[in-house]
Amino acid sequence: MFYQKLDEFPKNFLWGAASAAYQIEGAYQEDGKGLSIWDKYAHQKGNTFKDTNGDVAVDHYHHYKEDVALMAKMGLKAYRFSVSWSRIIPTGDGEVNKKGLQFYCNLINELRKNNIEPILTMYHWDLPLVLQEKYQGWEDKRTADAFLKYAKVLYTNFKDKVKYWVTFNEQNVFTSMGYRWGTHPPKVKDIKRMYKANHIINLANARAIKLFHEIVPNGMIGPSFGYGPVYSRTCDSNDVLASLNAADFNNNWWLDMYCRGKYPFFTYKVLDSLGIAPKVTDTDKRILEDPLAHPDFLGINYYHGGTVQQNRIEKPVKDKNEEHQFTKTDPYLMQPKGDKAQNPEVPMFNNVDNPYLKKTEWGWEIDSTGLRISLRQVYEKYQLPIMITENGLGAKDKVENGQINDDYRIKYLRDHILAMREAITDGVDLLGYCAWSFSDLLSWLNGYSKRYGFVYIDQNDNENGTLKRMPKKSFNWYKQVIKDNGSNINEEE
Ligand code: BGP
Repeated sequence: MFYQKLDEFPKNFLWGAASAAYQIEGAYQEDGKGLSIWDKYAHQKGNTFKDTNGDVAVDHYHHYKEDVALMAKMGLKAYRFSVSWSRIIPTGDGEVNKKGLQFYCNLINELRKNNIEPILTMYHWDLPLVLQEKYQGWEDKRTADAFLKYAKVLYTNFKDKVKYWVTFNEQNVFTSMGYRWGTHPPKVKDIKRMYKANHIINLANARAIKLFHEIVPNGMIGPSFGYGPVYSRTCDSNDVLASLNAADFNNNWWLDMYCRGKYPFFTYKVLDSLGIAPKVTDTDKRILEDPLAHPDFLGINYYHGGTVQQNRIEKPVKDKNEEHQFTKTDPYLMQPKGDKAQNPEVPMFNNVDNPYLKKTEWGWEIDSTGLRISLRQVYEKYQLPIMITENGLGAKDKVENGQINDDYRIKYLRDHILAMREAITDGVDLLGYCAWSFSDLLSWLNGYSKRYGFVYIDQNDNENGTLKRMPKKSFNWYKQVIKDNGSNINEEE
């Protein structure tokens, strides 16, 4: 749908950028910080790209003032960062480390001094290692209890300084990678354990939100979900049905729980019949269905969606013309064939490539309209304000004559900001946009070859860069977008 004239971005729109503690801070053993599961995982050979780790990262811990000064120079209105739980409570559920708290207090004060709204993420994947070793991490409800204790420390210390809070970053991603595909800590490959851990995280999320509403009545809280719209490969109604199944399995499984306190009936029934659904007790239901335990806004991290067709793996394709290439996400490529309980989606839908979309160097589809679709779908279904808490392009940036000309990133961001403006014109209530990422940072599994920032940082996979900060071309471009409140991004271009 095209408009003669697009609506303006709201006056107080939060033009922001994001980061995560493990990917930027470094100082992994400084000032009393405990180890996290990522500290251990990245130190084990072969787990990450070229064995890169966050020991130093881009040393934001020591450069935070310089980094905030650059944010201010850019005119950033909001900055999303995460707190490292093991910096605050090194043993996960023991004593509070005052120096850890002080670091975030300093950072928040520095942001406020520069009129930058802090958006605080409580959990961006770096669980204190002690909790993994003592309780088996998220597979035990005592980790949820520990999270509540940690949440209370954050709420009481920062309730007057921080308005926007994010509970869990991409619960769908870190549970799948950590417990199903075995590519993140704790490196488990068992879908039943994934659903169990995920359920305990749902309880932690709901309890933390409820507590927030008691302690920080004027704040807003919600999870950041990794959302991807699902497309049907054809207009064959069986493919369309498969796309409904996939949306349920990939998105509703988490979003329905956050906003309604219930798993979607269809997917639950399938998982239950395979003996892998999580048990939901009456006490769980009371916690999860309590409206005070539901979010005030939804954080959406948007990179790409997916395309599916009806089950052709189990039902052989007869017509040769119908054959297609399966993508890397094909569940049969990632799991041993034949084990139905480990591959519950196979009968429901099969992932295929989308011939209409180009991909990044890492094979992620580029689909700005998908962002508008996502915003529409999520807003329509849950009627909550949305904040885009991540969106960006990973690329191999090059420094040439002291400059980084990342025109490709500008194009990517421009297209996505336009999609956002169109969604606002459609009627979506959008609070803000946090591009991933403010500065370059450590990619969990891609080291420093995949960069996202507006600010280049001289760091490399051997961690011996100078750490010099250099604004890229996109830095000045985004500065202008913020200055114009996005009015220069419109459909005519
Ligand atoms: C999201 C994570 C971020 C960030 C981003 C880019 O899933 O929340 O922390 O890493 O993806 O990911 P990558 O570095 O793998 O390209």
